[in-house]
Amino acid sequence: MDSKASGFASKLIHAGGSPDDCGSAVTPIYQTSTFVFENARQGADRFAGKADGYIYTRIGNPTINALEECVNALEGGEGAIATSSGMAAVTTAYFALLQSGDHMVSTASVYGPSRTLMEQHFSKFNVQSTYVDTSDIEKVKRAIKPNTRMIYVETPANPGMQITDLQAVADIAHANDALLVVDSTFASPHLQRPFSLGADVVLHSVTKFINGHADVVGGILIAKDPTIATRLRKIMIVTGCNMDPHQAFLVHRGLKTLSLRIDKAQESATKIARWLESRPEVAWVRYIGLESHPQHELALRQMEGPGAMISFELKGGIEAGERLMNRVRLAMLAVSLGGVETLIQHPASMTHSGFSEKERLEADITDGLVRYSVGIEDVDDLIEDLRQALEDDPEAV
Ligand code: LCS
Repeated sequence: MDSKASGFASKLIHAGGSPDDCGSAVTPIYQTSTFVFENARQGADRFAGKADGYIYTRIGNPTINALEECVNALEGGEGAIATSSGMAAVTTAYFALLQSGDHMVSTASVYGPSRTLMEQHFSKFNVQSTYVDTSDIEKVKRAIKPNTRMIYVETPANPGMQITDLQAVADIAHANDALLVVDSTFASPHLQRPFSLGADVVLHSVTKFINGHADVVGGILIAKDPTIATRLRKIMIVTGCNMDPHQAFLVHRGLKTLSLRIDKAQESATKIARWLESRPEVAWVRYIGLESHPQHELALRQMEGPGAMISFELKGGIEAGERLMNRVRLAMLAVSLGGVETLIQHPASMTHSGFSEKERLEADITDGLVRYSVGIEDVDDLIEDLRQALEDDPEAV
């Protein structure tokens, strides 16, 4: 990276990858499964770690490494590992950092499969877990056990938008010989840098804001300590959770406009959230940028902006929510988030349908909650879309 690339936007464009022998300005797609050694000694030295160089794409590839270096620079880490999906990043983190007999404390409203993976699958290897509202620090303290080795926090949380005080949970983790892992997907490195608040590992589903174009599934882990980065990479390699070069190229391409996309989307989200709050049909709106958000002040302290995700509930509950989702014409009815296109979905029956009713209530996911991911369309068109969907005569359906 050019040493002049010290600002965030400069790192977005210049960190990761350097011109190859042809002088290409962008790291090309090294679409190869394997790399040819000059001789047997070189191959042996690379396997033994005595010589740098590529071996096999599951282990490392220049296109993937360019993306890893860029995200590592954005987060201020000491090593990044790209993975085939966000869930592959979660799997890699659990596998690499927990042992049989360990206990993990986590956010009750994490992305559904992150909880299912732990409670239904890692529990088979005698890893225990406790899910609490991590935005309540006393609850985190009470959940700690002598064998707690990880606090795994998602902030902002999906879809309830609860904010966890990262500095406070980092202090609890470190006082108890545990690591703090932060799923920062909803914020992206543009809005939140957990290492500056004490996190040990940061995780993203790059499917969302980092790629930003709803055309790739992927994940990434970043570690503050190089030895933890090595542990994560070893597990990524043996589990085959690697990203592929074409995927990495697309994500790196999308990443360059991260700041522009999020700044635009959050400006629109702020207007839309205020507009929703003023509507008689709306029971409540949960948006970090609104003063009504319970952790508005904390969010402003630990994040650089409120982001593009809004959750809300209509007074008519689930029926009114379904009607709205069926009537929007510009927003697309689809799961996922963080792309240039606005998406709307229903967590209780879609992303978090794997949760029991008790788990959903613990996570504040009411039956009528609607999640809205703001894209970069014209904000007036988005508001008009919501207005016509809210106001149309139900008899006309
Ligand atoms: N972490 C968070 C916070 C997520 O929102 C997701 C996916 C993941 C991890 C997993 O990433 P993936 O494997 O899908 O790349 N969230 C989704 C959502 O809210 N709707 O669809 C997927």
